[in-house]
Amino acid sequence: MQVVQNFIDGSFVGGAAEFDNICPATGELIGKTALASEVDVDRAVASATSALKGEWGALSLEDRSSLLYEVAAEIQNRFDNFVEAEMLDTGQPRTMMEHAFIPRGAANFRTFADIVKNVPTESFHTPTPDGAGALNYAIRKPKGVIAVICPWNSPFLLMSWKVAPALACGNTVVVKPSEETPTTAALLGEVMAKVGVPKGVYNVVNGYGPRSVGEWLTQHENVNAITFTGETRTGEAIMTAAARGLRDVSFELGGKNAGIVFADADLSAAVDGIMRSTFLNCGQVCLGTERLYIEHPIFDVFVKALSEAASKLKPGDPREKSTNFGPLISQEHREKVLAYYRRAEADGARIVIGGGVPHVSDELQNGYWVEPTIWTGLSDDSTVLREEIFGPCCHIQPFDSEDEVVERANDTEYGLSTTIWTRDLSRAHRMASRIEVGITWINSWFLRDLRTAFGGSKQSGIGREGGVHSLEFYTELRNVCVKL
Ligand code: NAD
Ligand code: 6OH
Repeated sequence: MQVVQNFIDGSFVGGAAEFDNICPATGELIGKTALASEVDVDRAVASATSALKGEWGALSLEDRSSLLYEVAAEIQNRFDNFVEAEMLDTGQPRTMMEHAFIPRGAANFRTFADIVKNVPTESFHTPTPDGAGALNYAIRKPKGVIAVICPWNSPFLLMSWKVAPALACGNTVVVKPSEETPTTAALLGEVMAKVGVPKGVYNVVNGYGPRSVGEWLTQHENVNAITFTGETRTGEAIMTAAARGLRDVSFELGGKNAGIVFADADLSAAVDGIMRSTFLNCGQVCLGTERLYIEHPIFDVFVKALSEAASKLKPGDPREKSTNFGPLISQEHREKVLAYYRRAEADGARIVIGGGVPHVSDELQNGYWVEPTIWTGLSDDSTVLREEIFGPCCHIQPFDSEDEVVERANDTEYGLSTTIWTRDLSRAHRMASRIEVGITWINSWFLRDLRTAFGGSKQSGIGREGGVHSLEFYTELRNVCVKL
């Protein structure tokens, strides 16, 4: 049986024990993962520390960038391996891996290789009493060893989005993939070794969060900064760990994102967009929509159109081209989502579609399936409208005015993203400046340029990554002042 190994100091190594890797679509054991020990974490951090002082630290920016282009090219060469691994780890349809998640992961390496070469730093001429002046200029230096803690919902894409800028800026990394989805991080280790990224620059340690690899890594005194994507409560625990030694953090956290559709919107485009924002990846997308506000005149017609479209989603074998709907990641997550389904019902929601467990073929019987679900009729203070569910479900409410919908959309502790549908562009811009989120889409969703800032307001995150903004976290800006 395949064992996903840890990747430390340029070599694949076993661990203290092994844990199961299950395919969520079938519930089948697809392999084992080597569980790193505290000593392994120590070795990975030590290797990352010494790589900074060795060959890697001495490479020019141009040579570092060239290596990252080679990483991207090698991911493309091994495209099918990455697609297959991510598909089995997540259970999500192959088509999504092929068209979005894997190519976009490779694109991250190209994009950040380009960005580091093209970002200027500031300089100032400063007057002095003797009239000669002084020149101030800034230089960027890598922060050092970066701990990269990843979630399971689009593992390779989200990891590459951190690893690529970290390496482009000259740092080294120790990655902890989610325990649910370890395989593509190991494949990336093979790619790094193949293209000649020096040992110790990219390390992977597998394991769990609390009292395990995640905690050991984030508490490690030689880790200089921590970048994390995952749940808000986990972010709090990691921030506590980071306080020791005052290490910097960058957090992409949970959301409870609103979708807002005005009566003048292109209805069919809005339905298509909200279909994706609610059900893509079985609703396990941080940017996904779980609260929908529809302007009164089109409420009934919208609910009907969305539920008709959602009823065409069918659980299926992820390998099949025709499969358009995948499972939840684990039995534990399925129990959590089903508890929200029961809670909605108990609180008096009208279940428009779904609300339970679908019928599936024999091979998928042990997978972690839930039905695409749409509710109406709950009040704004219902638990189902306040907590992030992270499943294929949304609640739809009518609204009457711009002011009202802004207030209701903002009435949440989260602030990651929103999607607004209207043909009135003045209104769209007004709304965009009033909704308290890091990312607003107008007449679109997940139309993201890798050069733009990404991150959440309120409890949805700390800091921004993406494009030049990643450099704020992955480098230290130093000022040099020269008396002329
Ligand atoms: P999670 O917080 O449970 O786990 C994420 C990672 O943190 C895993 O690798 C886990 O092992 C590790 N971890 C857990 N406890 C830890 C601890 N105490 N110390 C160190 N590491 C620890 O999140 P998840 O369930 O894997 O992912 C789903 C969540 O991620 C959702 O809340 C979703 O909204 C969020 N998410 C946010 C974004 C974003 O960009 N804002 C993107 C994707 C997912
Ligand atoms: C969240 O689950 C995924 C976010 C990915 C992106 O924003 C991206 O641009 O790739």
